[in-house]
Amino acid sequence: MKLWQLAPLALVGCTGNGELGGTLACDPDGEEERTASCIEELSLGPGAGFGALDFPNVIFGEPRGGGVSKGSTDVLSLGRGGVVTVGFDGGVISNGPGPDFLVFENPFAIGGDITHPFKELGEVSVSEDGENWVTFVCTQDTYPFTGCAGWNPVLAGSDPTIDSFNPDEAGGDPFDLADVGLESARFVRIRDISNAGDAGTAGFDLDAVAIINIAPPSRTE
Ligand SMILES: [Ca+2]
Ligand SMILES: [Ca+2]
Repeated sequence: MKLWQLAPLALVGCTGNGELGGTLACDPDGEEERTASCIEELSLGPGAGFGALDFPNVIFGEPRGGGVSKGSTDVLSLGRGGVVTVGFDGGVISNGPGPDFLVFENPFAIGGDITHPFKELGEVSVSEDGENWVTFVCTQDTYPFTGCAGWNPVLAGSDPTIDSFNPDEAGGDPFDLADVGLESARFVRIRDISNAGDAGTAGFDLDAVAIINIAPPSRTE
């Protein structure tokens, strides 16, 4: 049993400064998970709050997208400048063909125009060891917002036939480890760079993170 299953509420906001008051450490020897299943870091920014009562489950598992024109409410709002780092028990992201993992926020196309999304962008970094990080270059000023998270509507979850792990149909924001020169990654860190939003729902709203190309954990440690 994991710590968060014992006392999830006690872990959120209990330090009074937005820091995670405990650790939901990842278990490389655990059962293989293709969606985020552990938390290495949570630092909520001003205006966070939405989803906190359902944390961490609200960001675990597959996305619950609402389709092109509707954003998911199964999300954790990070607040302005907030940061979350997730990991995956029993597996790592591996650099295979094309994108290797997907980040799901809750953007939607305003007026059905996919080039004009309502968005709160996040910057994404990855790490193999939790100490050394590389960050995807995020084009945050103009569409397409390549390299950022939080701008492609989430289709997975809106229709049961959609595969959350297929980048051609799931929606969400794709990331390729080749773009940052890594062959594998154990952790994904998302930092709100929108610095925007209403109190309670400010900043990047994380629904889920899914591995497309997965490999067993390295045993070299
Ligand atoms: Ca790749
Ligand atoms: Ca979710």
